Amino acid sequence: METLIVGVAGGTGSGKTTLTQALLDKCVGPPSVLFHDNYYKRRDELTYEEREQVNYDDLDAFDNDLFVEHLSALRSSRSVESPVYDFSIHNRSDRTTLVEPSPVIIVEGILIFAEPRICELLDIKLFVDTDADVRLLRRIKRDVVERGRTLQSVEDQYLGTVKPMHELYVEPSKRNADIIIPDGGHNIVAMDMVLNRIQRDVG
Ligand code: UZR
Ligand code: MG
Repeated sequence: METLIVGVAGGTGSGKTTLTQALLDKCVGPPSVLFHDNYYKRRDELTYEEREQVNYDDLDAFDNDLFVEHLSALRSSRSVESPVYDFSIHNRSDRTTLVEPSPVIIVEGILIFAEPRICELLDIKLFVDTDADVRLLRRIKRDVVERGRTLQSVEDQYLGTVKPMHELYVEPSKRNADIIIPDGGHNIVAMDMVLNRIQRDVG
């Protein structure tokens, strides 16, 4: 089976998941999706308070060996049991989710373009580029409503690690992208171009 692997990267709150979801909804024969987020390392040895202090915006926070193994397996038409991460406890959950191979595989994550081993496996690299103020507003809303955080913890995390690591790793990884999409999930022109390309290659 011919596979096309599409990477979707961008800062926190940039609209990566919205773009990924839009691609999922519009592709014929739904693509498989692998979220890099689900491959944050398991940290059972730490308390919640200690896990709050971990720098999650660093490549080392992820189990990249497992991620590369799973992505390679999907490309070779083998299904994988993807881990499922629980943001409300800052730890991997005990659940896994079956991801089946498909002609189109979408890979999403803030730092996927910063890891050469992942970049190598991607056929199309999309970077969702959204202003920092917009991203921060979304982040506050999402972390408080969906991830069970306090406003104070969002502020501490954002200024402590998210912003500096964005500038250090995420923003420079934009150079590795094929296409930079302003305000990703809502950019219909870019969306159509990407869908046309997918259609042409695997349609
Ligand atoms: P998106 N993250 C957590 O807050 N807790 C965790 O246990 C694991 C990750 C955050 C991470 C990053 N940062 O900015 C964000 N911190 O999840 C990535 N600090 O997710 O791309 O959906 O914003
Ligand atoms: Mg997201």
